[in-house]
Amino acid sequence: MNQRRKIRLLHTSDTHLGDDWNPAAAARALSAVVNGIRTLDADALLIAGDVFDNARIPDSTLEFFVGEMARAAVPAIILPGNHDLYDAATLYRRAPFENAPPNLHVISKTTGETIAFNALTLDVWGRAMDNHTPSFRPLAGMPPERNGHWRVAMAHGHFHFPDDTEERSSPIYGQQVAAAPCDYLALGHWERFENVSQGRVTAYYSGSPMGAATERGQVAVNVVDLDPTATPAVSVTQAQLPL
Ligand SMILES: [Mn+2]
Repeated sequence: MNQRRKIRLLHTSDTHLGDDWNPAAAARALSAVVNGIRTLDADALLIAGDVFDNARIPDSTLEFFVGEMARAAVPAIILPGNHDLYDAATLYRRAPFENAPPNLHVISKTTGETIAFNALTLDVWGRAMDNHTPSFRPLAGMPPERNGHWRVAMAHGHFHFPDDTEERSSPIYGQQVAAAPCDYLALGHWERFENVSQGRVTAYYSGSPMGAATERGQVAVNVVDLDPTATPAVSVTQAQLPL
C-alpha cells in the first residue's frame, strides 16, 4: 500500500521576464518550458523565483505570463524571489493577476505556506521573500509534520558550500537542507544547474532556462520524477527543450 502517486514535475527558475537586456529571449524561453509540459508529460510546473526581472515591467509582461500559465494547464506553483519580491509593492498583486487561471498558485505568505494538490498526492511548501537580506531564511518555518503525500519545498537563495564563509543574503546552509522535511527541494537564484543534495534530501538548482543552452537553440529544465516504487524514489535529470 502506498498512497503516493508516481508524478513528474518540471522545475525552472530565474526566467527574468521583462529584463532590459533581451525581454523577447526571456519570453521565448518561458514559452519553451511551457511547451515542455506536454512533450515531457509533466504533472506540475515549479518556478523557484525571479520569474520577473524587476518591479517596473509593464502589465503586458504580466499578461503574457498569466496567459502562458493558463496554457500550461497543469498546476503551476510560483515562488517570488529577490527580483520579484512579495513585498508591499509586489507585482503579484497587480491587475493582470486578478484574471489568473485557477491552476496558477503564487506562494504569498512570507512566513511560509503549504499548497496541497490532492489529486497528485503532492504538497508544495515555500516561503515568499519580502526582503533579500542575510536575515531572510528561505527554509525557516517548514512544518515538520507530514501527511503521507510527497512534499516538495521551494526556496530562492544562496546555498553555502562548507568552504563558503562569506555572509550572503537569503542563505541556505547544508545542515538545513539535510534536516528539511521534504522529498525534493527546488532551488532558484543561481543561473546554473547544480546538485546540492544533502543526506536524504534531494536538492537542485535548475538554473535559468536561458543559460548556455540558449546558444544551441534550446532551453534546459529540471525533470523531477517522484515514484514510490523506484529506488531512489526521487530522481532528477536536466532535459533540453527546443526554443
Ligand atoms: Mn535571485
